[in-house]
Amino acid sequence: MIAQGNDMFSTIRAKLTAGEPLSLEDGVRLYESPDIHTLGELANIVRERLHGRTAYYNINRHINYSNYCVLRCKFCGFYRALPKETAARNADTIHDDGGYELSLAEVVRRATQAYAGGATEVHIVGGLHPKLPFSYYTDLCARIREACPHLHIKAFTAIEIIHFTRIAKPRLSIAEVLTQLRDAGLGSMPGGGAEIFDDRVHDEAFQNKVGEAEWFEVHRVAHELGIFTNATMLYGHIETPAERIQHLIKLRDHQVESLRSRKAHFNTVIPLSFIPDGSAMAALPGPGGLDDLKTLALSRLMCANIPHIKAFWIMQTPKLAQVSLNWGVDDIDGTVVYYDITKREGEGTTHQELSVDKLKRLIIEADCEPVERDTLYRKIIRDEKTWRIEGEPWSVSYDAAAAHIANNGPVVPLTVANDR
Ligand code: V47
Repeated sequence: MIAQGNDMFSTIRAKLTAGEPLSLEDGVRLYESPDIHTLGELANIVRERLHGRTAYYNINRHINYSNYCVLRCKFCGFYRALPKETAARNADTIHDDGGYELSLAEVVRRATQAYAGGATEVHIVGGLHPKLPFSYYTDLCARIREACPHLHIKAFTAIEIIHFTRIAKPRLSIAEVLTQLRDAGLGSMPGGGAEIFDDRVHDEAFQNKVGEAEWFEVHRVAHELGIFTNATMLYGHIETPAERIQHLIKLRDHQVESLRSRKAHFNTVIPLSFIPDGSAMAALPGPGGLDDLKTLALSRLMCANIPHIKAFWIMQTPKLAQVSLNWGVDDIDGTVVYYDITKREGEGTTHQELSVDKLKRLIIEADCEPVERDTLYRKIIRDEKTWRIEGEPWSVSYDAAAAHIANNGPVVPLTVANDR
């Protein structure tokens, strides 16, 4: 048994050293092995080949513009149905059922506040809103671009992009939607909405959502247009280990083509640990820490051609994200500040934030060297008053007092509706 394990590890080590991709069987056997130490050591071969001991973080702000959604995905505790009597639903108001949508002015206010406090990125996603017109999304980018010239706008999952092709009047192609958004200020796309690329899991957990083919099509077109994107995997619900590994292989295969023939590619894989609270699958336990660690390490091992693996501390927790820095992970994301999509342990607050000091401490304690990055992994050079991207001629002034406000909320004074 042990000899068999050793054989397996040495075969895989030889493949990694030769730069050969691991097979589905390799991935499943690694997942099934109880030897997480050797798994971590193998994942670190790839991590250190690419990044040495560097670990990245960024100063960012998530903005979830609305939770109204036409879909009813079973894993999601974020969405709300927009009731028929929509006249009562004002923007910037939180209703009894938890539904809300932000006005453009509020989105821009939040972005501006983050920018004034030194953020380099806004990450903007929301539900598939049944009513907002496509112009809301182009205006959102244009107004942030105008107010915050160097703030990188990473926005809209592939699922939202498909939704925009359908709501635009007249309908637009994926390339037209992406081009209009980019012209308005979009910088790159996050990796959400991928879930698990498998028909069985799709039909059981997120049936009416566009599937794998459309998700990849959006990323293919983005890469052809030179728009960098990320890729996620939502694990720890009803999928099998083999389905997880297959998902990662599909990302890797897509990346082979993007690296060969397109202007951009995937920057980062973000394995998202399923948080059952508030979803229709709340009876499931969700993944434990060992499962998180194995999945992060396997993402590094299976997707050696995708530069970065991110542990999103909101989902894996800061402590496990820290441990994972020695299990293949090289990025622990950012300050975040507000995050509405999941709330761990039913804490009931969307204020979820790590200060720069805490992010750096997590990294240093893991024996790594913290490097602040922009969205595209360029190094940020910062002093108390300005930041700039290494190699760029411009710099941005920020205000430490504004950083304090941005980092110490509450900054979301949504009106509470009186629905009854
Ligand atoms: O698309 C929804 C997932 C995603 C749950 O690209 C859930 O840098 C866990 O994509 N438990 C949004 N996950 C988050 C996302 C992301 C996050 C951080 C960085 C980046 C990036 C992307 O969250 C959704 C969905 O797949 N999700 N519900 C849940 N209950």
